[in-house]
Amino acid sequence: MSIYYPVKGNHMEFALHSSAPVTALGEDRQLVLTLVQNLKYLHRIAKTLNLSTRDIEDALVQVENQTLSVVVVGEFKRGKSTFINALLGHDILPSDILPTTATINRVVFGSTPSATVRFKDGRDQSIAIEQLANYVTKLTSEAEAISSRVQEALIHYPLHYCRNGVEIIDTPGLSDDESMTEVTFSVLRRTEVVIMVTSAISPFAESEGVFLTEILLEQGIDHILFVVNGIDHFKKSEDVDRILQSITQRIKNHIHDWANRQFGEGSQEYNAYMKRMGIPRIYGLSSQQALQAKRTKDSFLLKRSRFQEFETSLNRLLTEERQRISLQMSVEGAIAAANQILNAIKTQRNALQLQQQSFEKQSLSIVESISTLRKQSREDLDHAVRGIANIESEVAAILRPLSYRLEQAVEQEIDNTSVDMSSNLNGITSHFANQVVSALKGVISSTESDITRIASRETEEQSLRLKATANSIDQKIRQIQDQCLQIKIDLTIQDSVYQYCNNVKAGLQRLSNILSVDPNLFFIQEPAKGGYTVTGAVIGSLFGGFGAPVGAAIGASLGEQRRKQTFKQFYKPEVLPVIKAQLGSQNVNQKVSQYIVTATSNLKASAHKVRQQTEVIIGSIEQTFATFQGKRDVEALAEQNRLLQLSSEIQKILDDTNQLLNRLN
Ligand SMILES: Nc1nc2c(ncn2[C@@H]2O[C@H](COP(=O)(O)OP(=O)(O)O)[C@@H](O)[C@H]2O)c(=O)[nH]1
Ligand SMILES: [Mg+2]
Repeated sequence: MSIYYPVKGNHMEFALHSSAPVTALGEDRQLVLTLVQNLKYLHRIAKTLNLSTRDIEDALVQVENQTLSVVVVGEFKRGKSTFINALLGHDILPSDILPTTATINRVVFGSTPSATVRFKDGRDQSIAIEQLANYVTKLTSEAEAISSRVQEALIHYPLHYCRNGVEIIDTPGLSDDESMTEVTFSVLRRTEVVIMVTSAISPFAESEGVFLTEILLEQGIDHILFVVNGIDHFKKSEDVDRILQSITQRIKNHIHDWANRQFGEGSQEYNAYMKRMGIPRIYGLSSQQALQAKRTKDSFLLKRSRFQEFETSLNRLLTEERQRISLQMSVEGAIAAANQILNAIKTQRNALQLQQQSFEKQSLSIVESISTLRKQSREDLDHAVRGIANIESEVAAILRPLSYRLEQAVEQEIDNTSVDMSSNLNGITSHFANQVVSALKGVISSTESDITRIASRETEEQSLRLKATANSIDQKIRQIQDQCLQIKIDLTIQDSVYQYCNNVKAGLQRLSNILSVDPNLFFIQEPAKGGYTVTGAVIGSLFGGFGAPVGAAIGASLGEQRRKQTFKQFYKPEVLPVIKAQLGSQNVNQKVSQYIVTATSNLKASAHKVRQQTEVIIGSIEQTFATFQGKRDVEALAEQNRLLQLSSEIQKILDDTNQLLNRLN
């Protein structure tokens, strides 16, 4: 007979069980208190980091209530339900030759037997214990329909193992169907002690090995009791022992291979793990015989069932090892939580660093954008202002030859006009005067239209250019704002440069108002006696108040006929100086410039305002951005420091808790 008893580490060193000396217990209480404090701290931190707190909550419940779940697992038809019934000494849980158990059945302590069914919708229903089969099995189609709505059944039973918060959980078979397997997994998450039921007649299949390693060991479940059920199938005791030996070897191999894969053979972790697991506890027994023996009080059959050996071991686990296991679970929960938090902090710190790097990169690009905008807008606006100034020089270019053109026109007109000898001198004078005036008007009007055309074309063009420039500045400002928004900096500016471009078109008044030509110009009056004068008074009205006589008598001593013949000869030299003098005294260029200045003044004012406002806006963007940037840098640094600090606090808890775990193992 080879039943293996656990050879565990020296747990007297950290004795939590009831037989511990009072002083040690006091010391342990302190440790439990510290553990609770640490768990609560981890809980708070996990919450602030948006991590799942379920495991920590479980660990807290575990350490505070000291409950312990013993979960019975195994493939279907291995005899799990029968095995629990054998523990209970009664046929309580339904068992059958067909896959039976469909739900989680929890057995907890109760002085009188009773059962409650909890439905998936949260409803509880008390039922007679004999009715259980109708709620938790798939034996009939009606039962299957009901059990599909059942979350779990709670069975209160006066089972001494279950005193002090121990619950024994029956699970549906594994590999039975997927949802059943899922149900089993859900309870495994919160357990530390597992009884894995296998069968003596189909000894430890490959799938059971996978379940053992990939599920149980993977979940960190250290306390596994292996039950090899149905030894009554063998008549000879030697056969049973041989089967058990073979199964023991298989289980050992599975554990060894898994730890090997997990930690690397011979590694420190591997050795620590194998030491912690100890020799697998494997019990060959017959649940069926045990149940029958208990019911019929057949001590001989009970002995044959080898059930009591298992019970002795379970009893020890649930009394002596119980508190240690429970505490161990909480400590492991704390370690897992601390590690998870450390990882999360690490991730956050990395993310923060990346974020900061990208922030710096983007900041740099924003700073560059701002300085490019400043440079570009200055250039563009200078260009626009130069364009406006150009209007004046273009007009000046037209005006510069004006005097010359006027003189030329007068001279040409006089040359081309012939003296009508049939007319009297008065008539001739009047005719010449009209001709000269209309020649002057012609030049003035063509100059006027040149100037007007250029001025209006240019102001139009420059105003469009200014608007386009202002628009593009506004657009670039918006781009910078967008860039800032990407790094969550709000640079909202109500101002726009464009709005300062309004009203840039001035109404051009007619140039001829300034350069008005009087029709009485160049009229030569006959004095009262004999002589003729060119009256400058009229010419004065061309460019302003000029009233002096233009010249003296033209050939006063000559006869009428002779005077007519020599008219042009005298007339021309008399008239030209008058025009020259007039142009000189009137300072036409300056007047026209003034006129252009007026015409472009709005445009210039707009350009000036745009330039000024652009500087103001860019300056304010720059400053706001710098302020934000500085603030962000400080915040990022503070956050890094906070995470670092937090990380070292959690690390300390982790170290302490790891130490505690070592003492427990
Ligand atoms: N011979 C024998 N049959 C058993 C033993 N334990 C359970 N059975 C039978 O195996 C079948 C399945 O048992 P059950 O407890 O429902 O298995 P479960 O599906 O793992 O819960 C039932 O017919 C039981 O009577 C045992 O120790 N020996
Ligand atoms: Mg069952």
